[in-house]
Amino acid sequence: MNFFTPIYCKQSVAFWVALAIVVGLVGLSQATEQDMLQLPVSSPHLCLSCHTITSPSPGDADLNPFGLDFLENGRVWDSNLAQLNSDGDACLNGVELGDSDGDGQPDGNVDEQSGNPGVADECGSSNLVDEKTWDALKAMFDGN
Ligand SMILES: [Ca+2]
Ligand SMILES: [Ca+2]
Repeated sequence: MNFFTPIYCKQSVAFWVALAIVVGLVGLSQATEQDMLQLPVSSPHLCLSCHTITSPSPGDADLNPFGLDFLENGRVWDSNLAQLNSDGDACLNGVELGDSDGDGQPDGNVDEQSGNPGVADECGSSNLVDEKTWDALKAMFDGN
């Protein structure tokens, strides 16, 4: 039986290395998809909402400023993250992601991001629904 052991071991090492790579790729892809599901609206920026490239991979998955804040927030979308302005442009993360109060439900009939929360971009095209929601939110805080 010892005669076969070296060959078996070589195959085994190659197998486990290959398996680790596959599991790593699948793991990252699942993590990214699960993280994306946390966002109230993920289109059109998709992976670019958090990453610096369109197709992040295990060796190349740098995060943009919003991705870093999302990570620091425990990979959870909530009101704290909604009220930050990760990229420092004119809009809060909640406005850019179409969920001003960060409750996970898109504002009104919003179905697309108004801007990328991780890139300083044109995000001032907020519609009437966004402004109404934001005014209602401010009124809630002013009342307390
Ligand atoms: Ca912003
Ligand atoms: Ca932005």
